[in-house]
Amino acid sequence: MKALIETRNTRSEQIFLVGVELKSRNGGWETDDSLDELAELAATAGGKVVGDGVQKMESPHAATFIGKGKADEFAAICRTQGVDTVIFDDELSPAQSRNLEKLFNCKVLDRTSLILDIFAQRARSREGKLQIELAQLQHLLPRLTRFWGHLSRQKGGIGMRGGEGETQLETDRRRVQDRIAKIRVELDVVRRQRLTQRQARQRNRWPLASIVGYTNAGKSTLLNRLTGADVLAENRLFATLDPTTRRLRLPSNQNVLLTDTVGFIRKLPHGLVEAFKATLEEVVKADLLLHIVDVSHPKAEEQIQSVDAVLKEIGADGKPTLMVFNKIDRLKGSPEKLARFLDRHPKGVAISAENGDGIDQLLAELGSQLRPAREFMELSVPQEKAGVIARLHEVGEIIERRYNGRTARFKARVPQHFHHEFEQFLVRHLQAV
Ligand SMILES: Nc1nc2c(ncn2[C@@H]2O[C@H](COP(=O)(O)OP(=O)(O)OP(=O)(O)O)[C@@H](O)[C@H]2O)c(=O)[nH]1
Ligand SMILES: [Mg+2]
Repeated sequence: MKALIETRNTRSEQIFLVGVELKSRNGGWETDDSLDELAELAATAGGKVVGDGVQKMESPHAATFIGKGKADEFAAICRTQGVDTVIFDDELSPAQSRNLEKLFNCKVLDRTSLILDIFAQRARSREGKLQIELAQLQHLLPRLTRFWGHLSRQKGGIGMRGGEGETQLETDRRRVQDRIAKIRVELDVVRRQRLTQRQARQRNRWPLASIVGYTNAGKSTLLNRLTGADVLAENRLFATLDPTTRRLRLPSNQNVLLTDTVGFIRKLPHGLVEAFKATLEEVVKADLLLHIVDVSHPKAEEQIQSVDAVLKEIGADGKPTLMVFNKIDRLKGSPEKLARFLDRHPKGVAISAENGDGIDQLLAELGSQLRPAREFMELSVPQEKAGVIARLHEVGEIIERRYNGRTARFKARVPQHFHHEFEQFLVRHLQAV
């Protein structure tokens, strides 16, 4: 299948950034910090930022987001600077994008489409590529729909099918929809293959720990250090898109599976989170999250909050989480900064994934958090729950069974990550059997 969307090549494009300061928001992020991050994203995509502007306002304007006067003012600057692309720090509605494109007379993007572009440039695996294309097409479709609806109204009303209602846009829209349907089918196949792999892994009954964190926090560097994996780690946003899982043998001799996956960012487009939900299953299914934080970043605390927000969105909030404060080698001059984090998260571990400081402590903490002491369960299952009993035999190791009338009582060793399946039949946890 050929992709419908070609990845935009923003190399050497001259870029102008637009931020807004709304009275109503900015949870800890100043507009300037947010624009700095947007500039980094633009550079990551291969563009050259030649200027930026900020509009202060009560609330966005429906037609032009920043208001026509301000847009004209910025447009004049852009003309003198030879700007090819204007990027807004906030998501624009289809109508706003169209109106602004006319006013600026050049390409207008928002943060969402920029992030989508970067993901498209980065995607390597079949699944990653399909997921990102799906997110791009879904982002595009309402834009086509609005425009097409507008055209068809001119020709006599919405709801016309085929015949004289056929316009180029309608054809385009259908192509997009067809493509979306095809991608869904193909994704299904790819994901089923991955599921088979995971089931094979689950038979190993090793607990799964997932490394999560803001983009560029050092997730891949940590996976590489701990497992000798060879994942690309570099100083740019979204270096990793596809998850990598490796086995880690703890000093306690326990085996753990460790997964590194895509980084999070503030205002991560919802469609993208949706599209990557399957990839992020490793996070949702994990027994333990390692939330890794770049403590040398000036906005580290806000980044923690953004990561928590995405975790919530994918349904992984409330999971046992170990805070890992990374890049402490960069804090040599200001120990009070690290102390502040450890104050707030007393169970956190401070490390440098780069030079290995604190790694021993991290391994010890991992061992104790994933300690198998609670692996043993005493269960009471009604005989008619044949599925549950079969499942218990499949994933657990039965140490003792007693049939008592209509219920079966088991003492079994069940890996922690399957406990939730049997929680409702739990009599008690056993220390050891
Ligand atoms: N000084 C220092 N740099 C680090 C440390 N850990 C990682 N880095 C650097 O930080 C940058 C990002 O590291 P990655 O491991 O790629 O980060 P990531 O979280 O996987 O990032 P994405 O995959 O892009 O989301 C790289 O340049 C690393 O060399 C550390 O402990 N100290
Ligand atoms: Mg990475």
